[in-house]
Amino acid sequence: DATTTLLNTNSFPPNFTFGVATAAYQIEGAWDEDGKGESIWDRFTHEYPHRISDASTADIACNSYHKYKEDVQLIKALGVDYYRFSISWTRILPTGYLNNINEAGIQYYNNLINELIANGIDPVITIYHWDLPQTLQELGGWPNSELVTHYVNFAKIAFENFGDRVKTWITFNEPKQICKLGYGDGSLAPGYKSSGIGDYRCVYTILKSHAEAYHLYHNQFNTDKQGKVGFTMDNFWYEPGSTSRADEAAVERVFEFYLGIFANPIYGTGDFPQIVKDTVGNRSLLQGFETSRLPTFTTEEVARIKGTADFFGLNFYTAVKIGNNEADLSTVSWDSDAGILYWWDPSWPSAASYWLKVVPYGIRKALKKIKDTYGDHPIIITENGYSDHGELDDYDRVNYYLTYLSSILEAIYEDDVKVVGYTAWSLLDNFEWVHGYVSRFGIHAVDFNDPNRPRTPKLSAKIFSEIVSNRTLRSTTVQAPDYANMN
Ligand code: PNW
Repeated sequence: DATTTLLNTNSFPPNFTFGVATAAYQIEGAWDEDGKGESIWDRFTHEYPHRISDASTADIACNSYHKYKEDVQLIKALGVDYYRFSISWTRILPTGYLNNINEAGIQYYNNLINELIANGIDPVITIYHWDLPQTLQELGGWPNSELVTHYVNFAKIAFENFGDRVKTWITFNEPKQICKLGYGDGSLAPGYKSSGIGDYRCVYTILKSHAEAYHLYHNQFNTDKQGKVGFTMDNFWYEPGSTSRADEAAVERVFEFYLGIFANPIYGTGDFPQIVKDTVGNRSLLQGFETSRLPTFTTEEVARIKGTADFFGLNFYTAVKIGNNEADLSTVSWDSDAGILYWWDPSWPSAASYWLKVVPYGIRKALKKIKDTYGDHPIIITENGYSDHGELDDYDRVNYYLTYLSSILEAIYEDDVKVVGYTAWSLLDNFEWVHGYVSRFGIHAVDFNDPNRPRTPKLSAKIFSEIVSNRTLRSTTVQAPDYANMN
Protein backbone atom coordinates (compact mmCIF):
# COMPACT_ATOMS: atom_id res chain seq x y z
CA ASP A 1 0.00 0.00 0.00
CA ALA A 2 1.63 3.17 -1.22
CA THR A 3 0.33 5.27 1.63
CA THR A 4 2.10 3.24 4.28
CA THR A 5 5.30 2.33 2.48
CA LEU A 6 8.23 3.58 4.46
CA LEU A 7 11.52 4.40 2.88
CA ASN A 8 14.37 2.11 3.79
CA THR A 9 16.13 5.10 5.13
CA ASN A 10 13.54 7.38 6.57
CA SER A 11 15.69 9.21 9.10
CA PHE A 12 17.43 12.47 8.36
CA PRO A 13 21.22 12.48 8.58
CA PRO A 14 22.72 13.27 12.02
CA ASN A 15 23.68 16.87 11.32
CA PHE A 16 20.60 17.73 9.29
CA THR A 17 18.87 20.88 10.59
CA PHE A 18 15.28 22.06 10.50
CA GLY A 19 13.89 25.56 10.62
CA VAL A 20 10.94 27.80 9.86
CA ALA A 21 10.95 31.02 7.86
CA THR A 22 9.27 34.40 7.52
CA ALA A 23 10.15 37.78 5.98
CA ALA A 24 10.00 41.24 7.55
CA TYR A 25 7.40 42.90 5.34
CA GLN A 26 5.14 39.86 5.42
CA ILE A 27 4.86 39.63 9.23
CA GLU A 28 6.17 42.65 11.15
CA GLY A 29 3.59 45.38 10.61
CA ALA A 30 4.52 48.62 12.41
CA TRP A 31 5.27 49.95 8.97
CA ASP A 32 5.97 53.51 10.15
CA GLU A 33 6.64 53.00 13.86
CA ASP A 34 9.71 54.01 15.83
CA GLY A 35 11.31 55.83 12.91
CA LYS A 36 10.91 53.21 10.17
CA GLY A 37 11.11 54.63 6.64
CA GLU A 38 9.03 53.78 3.58
CA SER A 39 9.88 50.74 1.46
CA ILE A 40 8.77 49.95 -2.09
CA TRP A 41 6.20 47.52 -0.65
CA ASP A 42 4.75 50.21 1.60
CA ARG A 43 4.47 52.46 -1.45
CA PHE A 44 3.12 49.73 -3.74
CA THR A 45 0.36 48.56 -1.37
CA HIS A 46 -0.63 52.11 -0.42
CA GLU A 47 -0.65 53.51 -3.96
CA TYR A 48 -1.99 50.55 -5.90
CA PRO A 49 -4.45 48.64 -3.67
CA HIS A 50 -6.14 47.19 -6.77
CA ARG A 51 -2.94 45.28 -7.51
CA ILE A 52 -3.31 43.24 -4.31
CA SER A 53 -5.99 40.50 -4.50
CA ASP A 54 -7.82 41.69 -1.37
CA ALA A 55 -6.58 45.30 -1.55
CA SER A 56 -4.76 44.67 1.73
CA THR A 57 -1.43 45.98 3.02
CA ALA A 58 1.09 44.69 5.54
CA ASP A 59 0.82 47.86 7.65
CA ILE A 60 -0.07 45.60 10.58
CA ALA A 61 0.26 42.08 9.11
CA CYS A 62 0.96 39.60 11.96
CA ASN A 63 2.14 42.47 14.17
CA SER A 64 5.32 40.54 14.85
CA TYR A 65 7.09 43.81 15.59
CA HIS A 66 5.18 43.75 18.87
CA LYS A 67 4.56 40.03 19.19
CA TYR A 68 8.03 38.63 18.50
CA LYS A 69 8.29 37.03 21.94
CA GLU A 70 5.13 35.05 21.28
CA ASP A 71 6.51 34.04 17.87
CA VAL A 72 9.70 32.78 19.51
CA GLN A 73 7.62 30.61 21.84
CA LEU A 74 5.84 29.09 18.82
CA ILE A 75 9.19 28.36 17.21
CA LYS A 76 10.50 26.85 20.42
CA ALA A 77 7.44 24.61 20.70
CA LEU A 78 8.19 23.27 17.21
CA GLY A 79 11.64 22.21 18.41
CA VAL A 80 13.36 23.45 15.27
CA ASP A 81 17.04 24.33 15.15
CA TYR A 82 16.78 27.75 13.52
CA TYR A 83 14.52 30.61 12.53
CA ARG A 84 15.04 32.29 9.17
CA PHE A 85 13.77 35.89 9.17
CA SER A 86 14.65 39.01 7.20
CA ILE A 87 15.68 42.45 8.38
CA SER A 88 13.84 45.51 7.13
CA TRP A 89 16.27 47.92 5.49
CA THR A 90 14.12 50.98 6.27
CA ARG A 91 13.70 50.00 9.90
CA ILE A 92 17.48 50.23 10.25
CA LEU A 93 18.21 52.91 7.63
CA PRO A 94 14.95 54.86 7.26
CA THR A 95 16.28 56.96 4.37
CA GLY A 96 18.11 54.05 2.77
CA TYR A 97 21.34 55.98 3.29
CA LEU A 98 23.83 56.12 6.15
CA ASN A 99 22.75 59.59 7.22
CA ASN A 100 20.17 58.17 9.59
CA ILE A 101 20.89 54.99 11.50
CA ASN A 102 17.77 54.12 13.47
CA GLU A 103 18.78 52.65 16.83
CA ALA A 104 15.20 51.53 17.50
CA GLY A 105 15.34 49.33 14.42
CA ILE A 106 18.64 47.78 15.44
CA GLN A 107 17.25 47.27 18.93
CA TYR A 108 14.25 45.38 17.56
CA TYR A 109 16.44 42.83 15.79
CA ASN A 110 18.79 42.62 18.77
CA ASN A 111 15.81 41.81 20.97
CA LEU A 112 14.57 39.18 18.52
CA ILE A 113 18.00 37.59 18.15
CA ASN A 114 18.56 37.53 21.91
CA GLU A 115 15.13 36.04 22.51
CA LEU A 116 15.83 33.30 19.93
CA ILE A 117 19.20 32.44 21.43
CA ALA A 118 17.79 32.43 24.98
CA ASN A 119 15.33 29.81 23.71
CA GLY A 120 17.92 27.66 21.98
CA ILE A 121 17.07 28.72 18.42
CA ASP A 122 19.73 29.84 15.94
CA PRO A 123 18.96 33.06 14.08
CA VAL A 124 19.37 32.93 10.29
CA ILE A 125 19.16 36.34 8.64
CA THR A 126 18.01 37.15 5.13
CA ILE A 127 19.49 40.58 4.51
CA TYR A 128 17.21 41.45 1.59
CA HIS A 129 13.72 39.99 1.22
CA TRP A 130 12.15 42.46 -1.24
CA ASP A 131 11.57 45.63 0.82
CA LEU A 132 13.88 48.14 -0.86
CA PRO A 133 13.92 51.67 0.58
CA GLN A 134 11.67 53.85 -1.57
CA THR A 135 14.47 56.46 -1.67
CA LEU A 136 16.70 53.99 -3.52
CA GLN A 137 13.88 53.21 -5.92
CA GLU A 138 13.91 56.93 -6.72
CA LEU A 139 17.43 56.28 -8.08
CA GLY A 140 15.98 53.58 -10.31
CA GLY A 141 16.19 50.71 -7.86
CA TRP A 142 18.08 47.49 -8.61
CA PRO A 143 18.68 48.20 -12.32
CA ASN A 144 21.02 50.97 -11.12
CA SER A 145 24.46 49.50 -10.26
CA GLU A 146 24.96 52.29 -7.71
CA LEU A 147 22.82 50.18 -5.43
CA VAL A 148 25.80 47.90 -4.82
CA THR A 149 27.28 50.53 -2.50
CA HIS A 150 24.03 51.11 -0.67
CA TYR A 151 23.35 47.40 -0.25
CA VAL A 152 26.82 46.79 1.11
CA ASN A 153 26.42 49.69 3.56
CA PHE A 154 23.26 48.07 4.86
CA ALA A 155 24.82 44.61 5.02
CA LYS A 156 27.80 46.04 6.90
CA ILE A 157 25.54 47.50 9.60
CA ALA A 158 23.88 44.10 9.94
CA PHE A 159 27.23 42.28 10.21
CA GLU A 160 28.53 44.85 12.74
CA ASN A 161 25.49 44.75 14.97
CA PHE A 162 24.31 41.15 14.72
CA GLY A 163 27.39 39.23 13.54
CA ASP A 164 28.49 38.28 17.05
CA ARG A 165 25.36 36.08 17.38
CA VAL A 166 24.25 35.38 13.80
CA LYS A 167 26.35 32.81 11.94
CA THR A 168 24.20 32.09 8.88
CA TRP A 169 23.45 34.85 6.39
CA ILE A 170 21.45 34.89 3.17
CA THR A 171 22.26 37.97 1.11
CA PHE A 172 19.19 37.88 -1.16
CA ASN A 173 15.91 36.03 -1.31
CA GLU A 174 14.75 34.99 -4.79
CA PRO A 175 16.52 37.41 -7.10
CA LYS A 176 14.53 36.09 -10.06
CA GLN A 177 11.30 37.31 -8.49
CA ILE A 178 12.93 40.61 -7.50
CA CYS A 179 14.16 41.30 -11.02
CA LYS A 180 11.80 39.51 -13.38
CA LEU A 181 8.59 40.43 -11.56
CA GLY A 182 9.68 43.71 -9.95
CA TYR A 183 11.41 45.27 -12.98
CA GLY A 184 10.38 42.99 -15.87
CA ASP A 185 6.67 42.25 -15.99
CA GLY A 186 5.91 44.68 -13.17
CA SER A 187 3.68 42.37 -11.15
CA LEU A 188 5.58 42.86 -7.87
CA ALA A 189 6.84 46.09 -6.29
CA PRO A 190 8.07 48.47 -7.54
CA GLY A 191 5.97 47.42 -10.55
CA TYR A 192 8.26 48.44 -13.39
CA LYS A 193 7.85 46.96 -16.87
CA SER A 194 11.28 46.74 -18.45
CA SER A 195 11.53 43.11 -19.43
CA GLY A 196 14.64 42.06 -21.30
CA ILE A 197 16.47 45.24 -20.23
CA GLY A 198 15.80 46.58 -16.70
CA ASP A 199 15.35 43.10 -15.25
CA TYR A 200 18.77 41.98 -16.57
CA ARG A 201 20.39 45.10 -15.14
CA CYS A 202 18.78 44.20 -11.82
CA VAL A 203 20.34 40.73 -12.02
CA TYR A 204 23.73 42.31 -12.67
CA THR A 205 23.46 44.66 -9.66
CA ILE A 206 22.26 41.94 -7.34
CA LEU A 207 25.06 39.55 -8.24
CA LYS A 208 27.67 42.25 -7.66
CA SER A 209 26.01 43.31 -4.40
CA HIS A 210 25.97 39.73 -3.18
CA ALA A 211 29.64 39.22 -4.01
CA GLU A 212 30.73 42.43 -2.28
CA ALA A 213 28.76 41.55 0.85
CA TYR A 214 30.28 38.06 0.83
CA HIS A 215 33.83 39.42 0.64
CA LEU A 216 33.14 42.09 3.24
CA TYR A 217 31.84 39.48 5.66
CA HIS A 218 34.72 37.06 5.20
CA ASN A 219 37.40 39.77 5.15
CA GLN A 220 36.23 41.84 8.07
CA PHE A 221 33.68 40.05 10.21
CA ASN A 222 34.01 36.29 10.23
CA THR A 223 36.83 36.30 12.76
CA ASP A 224 35.76 33.07 14.49
CA LYS A 225 35.36 31.36 11.08
CA GLN A 226 31.99 30.02 12.19
CA GLY A 227 29.97 32.19 9.83
CA LYS A 228 28.49 31.26 6.46
CA VAL A 229 27.05 33.41 3.70
CA GLY A 230 24.77 32.04 1.01
CA PHE A 231 22.35 33.13 -1.70
CA THR A 232 18.77 31.89 -2.03
CA MET A 233 17.23 31.27 -5.44
CA ASP A 234 13.75 30.09 -6.29
CA ASN A 235 13.55 27.26 -8.73
CA PHE A 236 10.85 25.01 -10.14
CA TRP A 237 11.26 21.55 -11.55
CA TYR A 238 11.00 22.10 -15.29
CA GLU A 239 9.39 19.33 -17.24
CA PRO A 240 9.20 19.15 -21.04
CA GLY A 241 5.74 19.84 -22.43
CA SER A 242 6.16 16.98 -24.91
CA THR A 243 8.79 14.45 -25.91
CA SER A 244 9.86 16.64 -28.81
CA ARG A 245 13.51 17.56 -29.07
CA ALA A 246 12.44 21.22 -29.21
CA ASP A 247 10.65 21.04 -25.86
CA GLU A 248 13.58 19.22 -24.28
CA ALA A 249 15.91 21.95 -25.50
CA ALA A 250 13.49 24.53 -24.09
CA VAL A 251 13.82 22.87 -20.68
CA GLU A 252 17.61 23.14 -20.87
CA ARG A 253 17.29 26.82 -21.79
CA VAL A 254 14.82 27.70 -19.07
CA PHE A 255 17.07 26.14 -16.47
CA GLU A 256 19.91 28.41 -17.63
CA PHE A 257 17.76 31.52 -18.02
CA TYR A 258 15.92 31.15 -14.70
CA LEU A 259 18.47 29.53 -12.38
CA GLY A 260 21.81 29.51 -14.20
CA ILE A 261 21.70 33.27 -14.71
CA PHE A 262 22.31 33.52 -10.93
CA ALA A 263 23.80 30.16 -10.05
CA ASN A 264 26.44 30.03 -12.79
CA PRO A 265 28.08 33.32 -11.72
CA ILE A 266 28.13 32.38 -8.03
CA TYR A 267 28.49 28.57 -8.07
CA GLY A 268 29.87 27.98 -11.55
CA THR A 269 32.21 29.87 -13.85
CA GLY A 270 31.68 33.36 -12.39
CA ASP A 271 29.90 34.54 -15.53
CA PHE A 272 26.42 34.23 -17.02
CA PRO A 273 25.78 30.89 -18.75
CA GLN A 274 27.16 30.83 -22.30
CA ILE A 275 23.75 30.12 -23.84
CA VAL A 276 22.25 33.12 -22.05
CA LYS A 277 25.06 35.41 -23.20
CA ASP A 278 24.91 34.14 -26.77
CA THR A 279 21.14 34.17 -27.10
CA VAL A 280 20.55 37.61 -25.60
CA GLY A 281 23.56 39.02 -27.45
CA ASN A 282 22.44 37.71 -30.83
CA ARG A 283 18.83 38.68 -30.40
CA SER A 284 19.79 42.16 -29.20
CA LEU A 285 21.89 42.80 -32.31
CA LEU A 286 19.21 41.39 -34.63
CA GLN A 287 16.70 43.67 -32.90
CA GLY A 288 18.86 46.69 -33.63
CA PHE A 289 20.34 47.29 -30.20
CA GLU A 290 23.87 48.58 -30.14
CA THR A 291 25.05 46.00 -27.63
CA SER A 292 23.61 43.05 -25.75
CA ARG A 293 20.72 43.89 -23.46
CA LEU A 294 22.42 41.58 -20.97
CA PRO A 295 25.16 43.46 -19.10
CA THR A 296 28.67 42.10 -19.57
CA PHE A 297 30.78 41.26 -16.54
CA THR A 298 34.38 42.46 -16.64
CA THR A 299 37.12 39.91 -16.00
CA GLU A 300 37.57 41.47 -12.56
CA GLU A 301 33.86 41.12 -11.80
CA VAL A 302 33.87 37.46 -12.84
CA ALA A 303 36.75 36.77 -10.49
CA ARG A 304 35.03 38.73 -7.72
CA ILE A 305 31.72 36.85 -8.05
CA LYS A 306 32.89 33.30 -8.67
CA GLY A 307 32.69 31.07 -5.61
CA THR A 308 31.04 33.60 -3.32
CA ALA A 309 28.76 31.28 -1.37
CA ASP A 310 29.22 28.87 1.49
CA PHE A 311 25.95 27.12 0.76
CA PHE A 312 23.32 26.92 -1.97
CA GLY A 313 19.99 28.33 -0.77
CA LEU A 314 17.00 26.87 -2.57
CA ASN A 315 13.36 27.87 -2.29
CA PHE A 316 11.38 25.07 -3.85
CA TYR A 317 7.63 24.70 -4.22
CA THR A 318 6.48 23.16 -7.46
CA ALA A 319 6.97 21.92 -11.00
CA VAL A 320 5.99 23.51 -14.29
CA LYS A 321 5.70 22.34 -17.91
CA ILE A 322 7.92 24.03 -20.45
CA GLY A 323 7.39 24.28 -24.19
CA ASN A 324 9.55 25.65 -26.96
CA ASN A 325 8.58 29.13 -28.13
CA GLU A 326 11.36 30.62 -30.16
CA ALA A 327 9.57 33.90 -30.45
CA ASP A 328 9.92 36.35 -33.26
CA LEU A 329 12.28 39.21 -32.73
CA SER A 330 9.55 41.81 -32.28
CA THR A 331 9.25 40.94 -28.60
CA VAL A 332 11.86 42.14 -26.12
CA SER A 333 11.54 40.18 -22.89
CA TRP A 334 13.32 37.71 -20.63
CA ASP A 335 10.93 34.91 -21.62
CA SER A 336 11.18 35.59 -25.36
CA ASP A 337 14.97 35.48 -24.98
CA ALA A 338 14.57 32.16 -23.18
CA GLY A 339 12.23 31.07 -26.01
CA ILE A 340 9.82 29.30 -23.70
CA LEU A 341 6.18 28.98 -22.75
CA TYR A 342 5.06 27.50 -19.46
CA TRP A 343 1.92 25.94 -18.05
CA TRP A 344 0.88 23.54 -15.34
CA ASP A 345 -0.21 19.97 -15.93
CA PRO A 346 -3.94 19.83 -15.15
CA SER A 347 -3.46 16.49 -13.38
CA TRP A 348 -1.28 18.07 -10.69
CA PRO A 349 -3.25 18.93 -7.53
CA SER A 350 -3.24 22.65 -6.84
CA ALA A 351 -2.67 24.64 -3.68
CA ALA A 352 -4.51 27.93 -3.15
CA SER A 353 -1.73 29.71 -5.06
CA TYR A 354 -2.43 29.14 -8.75
CA TRP A 355 1.27 28.50 -9.43
CA LEU A 356 1.74 25.94 -6.66
CA LYS A 357 1.02 22.40 -7.80
CA VAL A 358 1.83 19.39 -5.67
CA VAL A 359 4.59 17.49 -7.49
CA PRO A 360 6.75 15.87 -4.80
CA TYR A 361 9.20 14.12 -7.14
CA GLY A 362 10.15 17.52 -8.55
CA ILE A 363 12.23 18.45 -5.54
CA ARG A 364 14.36 15.31 -5.78
CA LYS A 365 14.95 15.87 -9.48
CA ALA A 366 15.74 19.55 -9.01
CA LEU A 367 18.24 18.79 -6.22
CA LYS A 368 20.01 16.23 -8.41
CA LYS A 369 20.08 18.63 -11.35
CA ILE A 370 21.64 21.32 -9.15
CA LYS A 371 24.29 18.92 -7.90
CA ASP A 372 25.04 17.62 -11.40
CA THR A 373 25.34 21.16 -12.77
CA TYR A 374 27.11 23.11 -10.02
CA GLY A 375 28.85 20.43 -7.99
CA ASP A 376 28.45 19.16 -4.49
CA HIS A 377 27.62 22.33 -2.54
CA PRO A 378 25.82 22.01 0.77
CA ILE A 379 22.20 22.84 -0.08
CA ILE A 380 19.85 24.45 2.40
CA ILE A 381 16.22 24.32 1.40
CA THR A 382 15.47 27.82 2.62
CA GLU A 383 11.73 27.59 1.84
CA ASN A 384 9.20 24.91 1.06
CA GLY A 385 5.51 25.06 1.83
CA TYR A 386 1.89 24.93 0.78
CA SER A 387 -0.94 27.45 0.59
CA ASP A 388 -4.60 26.94 1.41
CA HIS A 389 -7.28 29.22 2.84
CA GLY A 390 -6.28 28.94 6.47
CA GLU A 391 -7.96 25.78 7.72
CA LEU A 392 -6.64 24.40 11.03
CA ASP A 393 -7.04 20.73 10.04
CA ASP A 394 -4.69 21.24 7.13
CA TYR A 395 -4.28 17.68 5.91
CA ASP A 396 -3.32 18.81 2.42
CA ARG A 397 -0.43 20.82 3.87
CA VAL A 398 0.59 17.87 6.05
CA ASN A 399 0.67 15.58 3.05
CA TYR A 400 2.59 18.15 1.07
CA TYR A 401 5.27 18.28 3.75
CA LEU A 402 5.42 14.50 4.16
CA THR A 403 5.71 13.75 0.47
CA TYR A 404 8.23 16.51 -0.24
CA LEU A 405 10.36 15.52 2.77
CA SER A 406 10.24 11.95 1.57
CA SER A 407 11.44 13.05 -1.85
CA ILE A 408 14.26 15.00 -0.17
CA LEU A 409 15.31 11.85 1.70
CA GLU A 410 15.53 10.08 -1.67
CA ALA A 411 17.73 12.89 -2.97
CA ILE A 412 19.98 12.50 0.06
CA TYR A 413 20.24 8.70 0.16
CA GLU A 414 19.69 7.62 -3.42
CA ASP A 415 21.21 10.53 -5.35
CA ASP A 416 23.78 11.49 -2.71
CA VAL A 417 22.84 15.16 -2.76
CA LYS A 418 24.24 17.13 0.16
CA VAL A 419 21.02 18.61 1.53
CA VAL A 420 21.91 19.94 4.98
CA GLY A 421 18.84 21.85 6.08
CA TYR A 422 15.12 22.19 5.52
CA THR A 423 13.05 25.30 6.21
CA ALA A 424 9.26 25.32 6.28
CA TRP A 425 7.57 28.38 4.79
CA SER A 426 6.00 29.67 6.84
CA LEU A 427 5.88 29.95 10.63
CA LEU A 428 2.73 32.06 10.31
CA ASP A 429 -0.05 32.88 7.90
CA ASN A 430 1.15 36.21 6.56
CA PHE A 431 0.93 38.86 3.85
CA GLU A 432 1.43 36.83 0.66
CA TRP A 433 2.52 39.78 -1.52
CA VAL A 434 0.05 40.47 -4.35
CA HIS A 435 -2.20 37.71 -3.01
CA GLY A 436 -2.62 39.59 0.26
CA TYR A 437 -4.16 37.41 2.95
CA VAL A 438 -6.06 35.23 0.46
CA SER A 439 -3.59 32.35 0.28
CA ARG A 440 -2.17 31.21 3.59
CA PHE A 441 1.18 29.45 3.99
CA GLY A 442 1.41 29.27 7.80
CA ILE A 443 1.76 26.21 9.96
CA HIS A 444 0.19 28.55 12.52
CA ALA A 445 -3.01 30.40 11.72
CA VAL A 446 -3.26 34.11 12.41
CA ASP A 447 -6.64 35.79 12.89
CA PHE A 448 -6.27 38.98 10.88
CA ASN A 449 -9.72 40.19 11.97
CA ASP A 450 -8.69 40.30 15.61
CA PRO A 451 -6.58 43.34 16.59
CA ASN A 452 -4.50 41.06 18.82
CA ARG A 453 -3.62 38.84 15.87
CA PRO A 454 -3.88 35.60 17.87
CA ARG A 455 -1.88 32.62 16.57
CA THR A 456 -3.20 29.05 16.56
CA PRO A 457 -1.12 25.98 15.67
CA LYS A 458 -2.49 24.01 12.73
CA LEU A 459 -2.27 20.23 12.46
CA SER A 460 0.80 20.77 10.27
CA ALA A 461 2.62 22.46 13.16
CA LYS A 462 2.04 19.39 15.30
CA ILE A 463 3.17 16.96 12.59
CA PHE A 464 6.16 19.09 11.66
CA SER A 465 7.29 19.21 15.29
CA GLU A 466 6.98 15.40 15.50
CA ILE A 467 9.14 15.00 12.41
CA VAL A 468 11.70 17.41 13.83
CA SER A 469 11.86 15.70 17.20
CA ASN A 470 12.07 12.20 15.71
CA ARG A 471 14.31 13.30 12.82
CA THR A 472 12.35 10.65 10.97
CA LEU A 473 9.43 10.35 8.59
CA ARG A 474 7.16 7.67 9.93
CA SER A 475 5.04 7.62 6.81
CA THR A 476 5.02 9.35 3.48
CA THR A 477 1.35 10.19 3.45
CA VAL A 478 -1.37 10.35 6.03
CA GLN A 479 -5.06 9.84 5.74
CA ALA A 480 -6.99 12.47 7.55
CA PRO A 481 -9.10 10.44 9.97
CA ASP A 482 -6.43 7.85 10.81
CA TYR A 483 -3.66 10.24 11.44
CA ALA A 484 -5.72 12.39 13.78
CA ASN A 485 -5.94 9.37 16.10
CA MET A 486 -2.35 8.23 15.87
CA ASN A 487 -1.13 9.87 19.06
C1 PNW B 1 8.43 32.99 -2.19
N1 PNW B 1 5.85 32.01 -8.07
O1 PNW B 1 7.83 33.69 -3.23
C2 PNW B 1 8.90 34.08 -1.24
O2 PNW B 1 10.24 33.98 -0.89
C3 PNW B 1 8.04 34.23 -0.05
O3 PNW B 1 8.17 35.53 0.47
C4 PNW B 1 6.63 33.86 -0.40
O4 PNW B 1 5.71 34.19 0.58
C5 PNW B 1 6.63 32.38 -0.71
O5 PNW B 1 7.57 32.06 -1.71
C6 PNW B 1 5.28 31.83 -1.13
O6 PNW B 1 4.87 32.43 -2.32
C7 PNW B 1 7.34 33.15 -4.39
O7 PNW B 1 4.87 32.56 -8.54
C8 PNW B 1 6.26 33.78 -4.96
O8 PNW B 1 6.44 31.15 -8.73
C9 PNW B 1 5.77 33.39 -6.16
C10 PNW B 1 6.37 32.36 -6.84
C11 PNW B 1 7.46 31.71 -6.29
C12 PNW B 1 7.94 32.10 -5.06
